[in-house]
Amino acid sequence: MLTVHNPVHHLHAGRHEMYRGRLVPCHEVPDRLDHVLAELKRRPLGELREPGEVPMDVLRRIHSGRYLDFLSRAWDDWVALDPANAQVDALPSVWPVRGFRADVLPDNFAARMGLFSFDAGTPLTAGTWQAARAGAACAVDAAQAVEGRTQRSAFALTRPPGHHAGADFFGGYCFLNNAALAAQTLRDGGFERVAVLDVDYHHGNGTQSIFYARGDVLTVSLHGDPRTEYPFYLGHADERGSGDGEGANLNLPLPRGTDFKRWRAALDTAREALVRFGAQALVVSLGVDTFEGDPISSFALGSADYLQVGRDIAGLQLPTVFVFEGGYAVAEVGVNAVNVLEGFEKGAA
Ligand code: Q9C
Ligand code: ZN
Repeated sequence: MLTVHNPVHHLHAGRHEMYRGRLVPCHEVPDRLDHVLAELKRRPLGELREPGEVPMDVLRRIHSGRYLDFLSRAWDDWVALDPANAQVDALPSVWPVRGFRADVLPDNFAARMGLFSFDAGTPLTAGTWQAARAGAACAVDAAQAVEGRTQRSAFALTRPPGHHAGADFFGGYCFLNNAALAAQTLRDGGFERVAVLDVDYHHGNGTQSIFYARGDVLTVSLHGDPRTEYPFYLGHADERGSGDGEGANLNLPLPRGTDFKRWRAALDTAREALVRFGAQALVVSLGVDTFEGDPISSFALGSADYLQVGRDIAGLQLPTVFVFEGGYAVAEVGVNAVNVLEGFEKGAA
């Protein structure tokens, strides 16, 4: 399996996220990716390389021009407010909820931050745009390799993650939706029906919303029940898609404490939906925050279970692009993620 890894991911290094009224150290740290890369070097699965540049036009297939303009200039705008801001992460603090207008772009920077985000846990830093853009390039390159049939499967190893980011908003540690960009690349390359399978602990609200009204991309997510788990306001079982996308979204919310037996039964349901949809290619949003030792999540998968997850996904026998998402038990994140990939390779052989 080819791995395309983000060589500038460390340029996105948030200091703090807002949690219960305090600024606490970020969970989404550069060390996470370094652990996965180190594990991939210990247990090589194939070629490791860096991405090329991703054209802005490709990003505009998924994200709005207004959002990309904001994101690409946000750090400079933040520092222009006050040179001392260069030492501080930018976090939003005001949002246009129901009844407010989102069509008028405010001049005020804080107001623009809020317009394009949905939480205060996702710091924007000096290197966020550069890191996120190179990450998107990893996803697009990995998808192109699979779409061009030079690879049966590929892994986009990047951070910041992507599945919470929508067409025009950041949040949940995510800025550009790497999985959606991979899925769109597979579509543009000629696969008529593409599926995104999101196994991260958290509902993939960004990916769902991007494809919600489209019938050509099936989105399926297994996740902590949003009644108690982040991102709270989306991810319920009755969200089935709209318009042309009616029936092309499946949410499988699971209670806190879910163990592998129960989780795997939901994965079976997800796999059946992919087969029924007639998916020709697959993108996996690969979060391993379902791990029993994850500091911010509450499922109970063990490290060895991830080998089986990979084998189960391989059973679909689809051209597959894995995209790295969450997983915050830093010491174990490498073993857990590579276990999925190794299980997939063995299952596909
Ligand atoms: N103090 C991904 O896994 N809030 N994002 C957690 C913890 C946000 C997770 C609060 C969790 C976002 C890609
Ligand atoms: Zn997650």
